[in-house]
Amino acid sequence: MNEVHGDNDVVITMKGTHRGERVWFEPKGVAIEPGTTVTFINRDPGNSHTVTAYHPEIFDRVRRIPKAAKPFDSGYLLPGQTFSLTLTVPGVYDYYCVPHEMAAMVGRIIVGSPALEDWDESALGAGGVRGDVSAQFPSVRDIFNAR
Ligand SMILES: [Cu+2]
Repeated sequence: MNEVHGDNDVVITMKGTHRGERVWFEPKGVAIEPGTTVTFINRDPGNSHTVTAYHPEIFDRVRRIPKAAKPFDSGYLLPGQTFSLTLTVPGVYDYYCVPHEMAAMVGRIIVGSPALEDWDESALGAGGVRGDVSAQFPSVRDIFNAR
């Protein structure tokens, strides 16, 4: 299998306002090719954050990543720390920050496209997230349009 590095790699930043009133992933939605490495970096000087997949094996959450994908959890990242993830299974991945999910610190990664044979978008109908938090996930269409 080819490993993709360099130009194709993607960075998602964890951010917060000075006094912590607002925290977020930036960008909140990204589309990548299968095999791309995504690196998260905590650029919020005032908070620790996590990158955590919605998955029954992690805090018993409803699965919102492809069925064949391996669940992930960065643990707490201190300011300046990073976490990298290589995603190969095509589909829709939703993730959250453990301490800040209810503050809508969530994100969505799309791997590949619906044209792929093993595309899995079960995250879209999965539920398991409070309504106002669920509304924070960008639509698949918006993510593709922003590319
Ligand atoms: Cu957080």
